[in-house]
Amino acid sequence: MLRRIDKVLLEQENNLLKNDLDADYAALGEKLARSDVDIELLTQAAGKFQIAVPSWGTGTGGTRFARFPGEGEPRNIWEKLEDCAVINELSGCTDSVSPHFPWDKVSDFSELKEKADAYGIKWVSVNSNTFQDQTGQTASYKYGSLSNTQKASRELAIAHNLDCIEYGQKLGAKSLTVWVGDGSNHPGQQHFQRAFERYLASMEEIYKGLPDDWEMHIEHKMFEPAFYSTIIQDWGSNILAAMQLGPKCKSLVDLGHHAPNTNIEMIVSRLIQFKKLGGFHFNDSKYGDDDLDSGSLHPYQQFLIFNELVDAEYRQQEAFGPAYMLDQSHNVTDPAESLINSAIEVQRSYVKALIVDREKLYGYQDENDALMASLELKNAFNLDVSPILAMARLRKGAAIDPLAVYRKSNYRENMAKERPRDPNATGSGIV
Ligand code: AOS
Ligand code: ZN
Ligand code: ZN
Repeated sequence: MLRRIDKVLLEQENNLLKNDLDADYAALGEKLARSDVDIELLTQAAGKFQIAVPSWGTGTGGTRFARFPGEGEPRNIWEKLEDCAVINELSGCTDSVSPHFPWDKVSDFSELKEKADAYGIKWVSVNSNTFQDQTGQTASYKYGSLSNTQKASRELAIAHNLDCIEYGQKLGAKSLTVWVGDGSNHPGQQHFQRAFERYLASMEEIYKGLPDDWEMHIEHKMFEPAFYSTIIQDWGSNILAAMQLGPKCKSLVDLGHHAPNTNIEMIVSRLIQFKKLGGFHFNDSKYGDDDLDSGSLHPYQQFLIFNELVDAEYRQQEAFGPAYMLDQSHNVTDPAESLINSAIEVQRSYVKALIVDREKLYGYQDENDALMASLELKNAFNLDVSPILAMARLRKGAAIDPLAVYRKSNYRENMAKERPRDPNATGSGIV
């Protein structure tokens, strides 16, 4: 397999840490065994856990005020793929990439697929972009795309989504994620019902173009770029649209797209119950959207979400298989470092949720023993499962300490020489 990080360096670094890891792993194994938990099963599960990297996350994000790109950041999808390969080589849990069109459009998709195959990377959910106008576009998205009052804009947005499906098929993806910036900025600007009807009619056209083995995932977001109302404002509008469109359409939960204090784990439970949970965009937030890295502020919330997911797995819930992906804006960190760390933080929540004794928890719930029920969760959350995650990485040939190896490899410094920055690429927003 094609590699970006020197194998000798990786092995040297792992050898330095291996004895300590073995000792920590053995100690944790003993502790877990006292509660009848087999550490080996947890390590195997951690090894199987994978989360996709968003192609656009490999570059520095930004706000509407400014963007401060770092040296050596990728300038196109080929270079984004290189960074994704690095992230996977070190973390061992990000073997897929989600592309965004038209940003990641290439003339030869088979070449792009071959390159990804060589790195052992798969392409997953394709994302359409109808939230900005492209140069020379025949109709504008200024007043919306799929819900625009103007037929020409709606038709353009539908055609673009159908193109995305075609590109995705060439890459081997199996789903389309639709997030639109449609909405309004003034009370009265938009007729809520008519706008939603137009959105649904457009989405029906896209749904018709879905291959049999594909799904379509709708992302809700309460604000931005529209600040008074958005067309898919919340999970309610989301599931209504998904139910209206059909079984191949499901809801996607982006953690940052909710009002502060929203009980996201309960939303996840509802979507699971009605077979409408399509997937996730993981991130964290204090105020809004995908401002912060996954698990950096609300690790317990992330754990509680995984508690619902693992519960569904445990109950063998029908039609359950959400797609996991990161979606965060890295403003002040090296995006590759943030993505490595965040992927591991999500994996950490998953492994901790596996430690919960489900039968015990159901018992406490049935007996209305609120405190013991909550402690069953809290005790699992409080355990440090780092040795399990590190062992899973080591066994897969990834790094015990991914960030240390990344920094020692001088990857970004080397890329700064190979990828001179475009002097115009200093604008605001995500690119
Ligand atoms: C936008 O806020 C959504 O989170 C999208 O999923 C994604 O971040 C966007 O499509 C990338 O620009
Ligand atoms: Zn998102
Ligand atoms: Zn977002």
